[in-house]
Amino acid sequence: MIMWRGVIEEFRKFLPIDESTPVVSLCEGNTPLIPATCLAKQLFPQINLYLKFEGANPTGSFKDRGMSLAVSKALEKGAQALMCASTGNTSASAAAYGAKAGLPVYVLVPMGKVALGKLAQAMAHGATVIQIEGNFDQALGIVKELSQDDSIELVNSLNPYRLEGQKTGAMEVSDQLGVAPDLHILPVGNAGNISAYWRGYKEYRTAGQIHALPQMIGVQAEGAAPLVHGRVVEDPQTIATAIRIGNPASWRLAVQAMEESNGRIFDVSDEEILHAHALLAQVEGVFCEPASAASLAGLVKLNQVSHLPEGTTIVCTLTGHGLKDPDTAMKASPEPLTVKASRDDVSAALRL
Ligand code: AN7
Repeated sequence: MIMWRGVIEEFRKFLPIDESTPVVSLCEGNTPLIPATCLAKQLFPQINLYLKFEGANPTGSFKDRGMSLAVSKALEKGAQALMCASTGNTSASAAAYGAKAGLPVYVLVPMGKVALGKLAQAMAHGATVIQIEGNFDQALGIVKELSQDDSIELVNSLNPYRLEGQKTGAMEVSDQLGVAPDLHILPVGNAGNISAYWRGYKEYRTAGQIHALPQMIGVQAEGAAPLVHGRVVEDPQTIATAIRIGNPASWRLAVQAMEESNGRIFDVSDEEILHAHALLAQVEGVFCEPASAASLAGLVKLNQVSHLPEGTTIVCTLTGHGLKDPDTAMKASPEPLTVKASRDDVSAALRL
């Protein structure tokens, strides 16, 4: 068997690196494209639905693709430290790749609004975690200022190498399907990933790997939907803390992706997100984090408001693993039963 070598080696010719770039990789990428046959049967029998499960990356989210490249380039230029603001996943990924690169990592997160698993990751990897009494947008403003110093590398998606690495997600989907899907649906927070996927599809078409391009569909949470409303949201709120962002860094690129692809952006409520989260876990057997479920929630809504023709191929990117946010999963479920350790008590508790 030939080992998967991570996105830099596998997509080398599409990335801005050369032989002298030190490659920092955790063998990210090569995530499953799961045919969502059960969900499709139940909800959209006319659609070929696939889930690009980015939760299967080494730190459990799509951020690893971009982080591999950003951290490799930081080492190449001699950076002494990495820094980011994060709703959680970027910090977990930066912490892991920083550890691998031997660089200290500083992360700023909004206090009380980062899912437990993500915070645990950043801490386990030895990053310096600073919680601010504010939101992600404020944290990003601060790290932008602090990283003016050349020795500290900003690894948020303002760092151009992040999007370069993340575009490999679209290339993998194309390789896995053999074509581009008709529609590609993603949750949108800072708007980097949807921009990166669009770039990936376009570059793959230029290279002759695919011939058609998908329509890009972005989904935001109702209380954090600046792109939908066309204005900054000062106090974004959503249960999907990963996308609790009011002033996306890649705003312009995301709008461009939507316009060029004849796609669209819309929002879904927290209730719709949680419903999709449960459907994915309970009907399809795929456990993603709440923000990721926004993509399926978006598809449910799209299917209600527009006609999706027979045979349409749709990919939903599930951006992060469900284990990232155990609290939300626990709150959405009934308490486990507790009974005495006897056959009869257990038997009585079974609802067969
Ligand atoms: C699971 O970690 O912004 O639109 O700081 O963690 O590219 O920002 C996370 C974003 C979707 C949105 N799903 O992607 C961060 C951060 C999950 C995420 C998004 C995020 P972008």
